[in-house]
Amino acid sequence: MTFDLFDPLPPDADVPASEPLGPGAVVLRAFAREVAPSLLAAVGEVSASSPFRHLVTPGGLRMSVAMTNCGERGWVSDRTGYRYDALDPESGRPWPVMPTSFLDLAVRAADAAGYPAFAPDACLINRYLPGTRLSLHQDRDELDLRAPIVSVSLGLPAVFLWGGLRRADRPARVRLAHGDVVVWGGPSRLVFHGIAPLAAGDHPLTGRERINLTFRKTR
Ligand code: MD3
Ligand code: FE
Repeated sequence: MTFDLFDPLPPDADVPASEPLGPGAVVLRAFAREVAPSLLAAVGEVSASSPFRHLVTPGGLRMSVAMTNCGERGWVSDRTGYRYDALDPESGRPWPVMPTSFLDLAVRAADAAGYPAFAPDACLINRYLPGTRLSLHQDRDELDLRAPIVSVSLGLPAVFLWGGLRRADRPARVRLAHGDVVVWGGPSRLVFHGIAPLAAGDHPLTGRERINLTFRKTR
């Protein structure tokens, strides 16, 4: 498989700095492409301390996405509910410190999208293998819903399902490729969203995986 399948634009292509994706959602195509190798190296270091794991929903279902976190807090789910926790429940220790490369990228992306001084205290790291999916949900465990969420897609491309403010709204499908960064704020902050089952592939940097970083201000 060739590099072109995943990265149709050369690194110096003259792409717009940002394009509106919908109300309050801005896509920065390939914004993270140059720093992707260092982001992925940092994912390896985080997951060496707090390994990827399949969380269980309050309903008792094992999630098909594998997750870990870094930063002051991490998102966790178990039979008692969803929450942000300062400790990794697997180790009983704090989550790994957010790498400087993560924080720098997230702040620059938020700034480029019109959200100055973004101060994320959590980064949820999701790992997808072929067939992995994330069903429609809202992200509403964060206390300050005025802050955006910044998402970074790495490795294999995915189909993002972008619904409305009601679960029943039929989702639009948006392709997210390696290096794409999306900033979700304003009216898009509470939309239902998910990821369609990942198609098989082989990416030069991640192999058969897709990694997604989501930066959040939880308090
Ligand atoms: C729109 N992650 O971690 S990233 C999640 O690709 C999550 O792993 C997906 O949904 C992934 O919660 C999608 C894009 C995204 C993330 C959070 C959002 C879009 C969002 C929160 C509100 C609205
Ligand atoms: Fe989400």
